[in-house]
Amino acid sequence: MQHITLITGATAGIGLACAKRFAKEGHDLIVTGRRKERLEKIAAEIRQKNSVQVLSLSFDITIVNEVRDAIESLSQEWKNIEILVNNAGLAVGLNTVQEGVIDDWERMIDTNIKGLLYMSRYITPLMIEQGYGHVINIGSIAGKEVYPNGNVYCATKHAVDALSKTMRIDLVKHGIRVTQIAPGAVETEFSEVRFKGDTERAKSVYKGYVPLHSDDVAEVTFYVTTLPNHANINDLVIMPTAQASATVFKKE
Ligand code: NDP
Ligand code: 8X3
Repeated sequence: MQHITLITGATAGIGLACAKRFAKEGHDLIVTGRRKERLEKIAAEIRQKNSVQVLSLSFDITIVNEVRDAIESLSQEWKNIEILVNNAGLAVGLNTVQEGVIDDWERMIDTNIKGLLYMSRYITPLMIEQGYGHVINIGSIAGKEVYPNGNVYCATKHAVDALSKTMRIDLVKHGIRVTQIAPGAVETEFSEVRFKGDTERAKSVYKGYVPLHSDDVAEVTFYVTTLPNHANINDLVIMPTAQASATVFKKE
């Protein structure tokens, strides 16, 4: 095996697009997500279309023992992870703090902050041991600015922004690169999850302008891994041309 890339949240959206993009370039993949059947189907399709090896690991990144067991279960060969794409994440609900749903907050904090940390905690020591690696954290423009009712989601993505900076400091002496990719609006399952299955409301988020496609984000995610070893993109913000900030859009 040559390059091994581990992508969390590869059952949909940006993670799925990244899996396809990295496979096209010949990377062997470890893909993760909770929806086991869907993950296995995706892994089989990628294997069929590319001559790469794909390992699917179904677990919940919010449960530390599941993360630890999944990583510890890897054979020595699969432990040579070169690139970790910390992509799995979600927004749940869109309320003021005073009307917030505490379970929604827990899910966002557990997934976007703690899940990313658990993955990083178990994989970066493997990178240190092998002497190379690249951690790519999928943040958001919600980690660069805030918007009405975005409170906890924005806070979790501001945490990803901070963690990307501090991880870079922690890992610099080991030659491990850390990049944050911060997208604006991307049409994925994100809004369906945020609005708890309200498809109409989810669709309305992307109406009247051309949002980013998950392939656009996959393209820049792959791009940051192609620079020579001495160069690193620390932070990359990508937005639809029709979006100027979290709340300012040019809509038809
Ligand atoms: P999707 O909802 O399409 O995909 C989210 C992925 O995360 C799924 O594969 C899901 O897999 C996985 N996931 C969620 N919770 C868990 C969990 N507890 N354990 C394991 N996997 C989990 O959303 P996107 O592709 O849009 O989101 C990907 C990342 O991009 C997120 O971090 C999001 O915050 C970020 N982002 C999205 C933007 C957008 O506009 N769409 C903009 C900026 C950033 P499964 O359900 O199978 O577990
Ligand atoms: C997703 C982008 O601004 O809709 O991270 O929350 S936003």
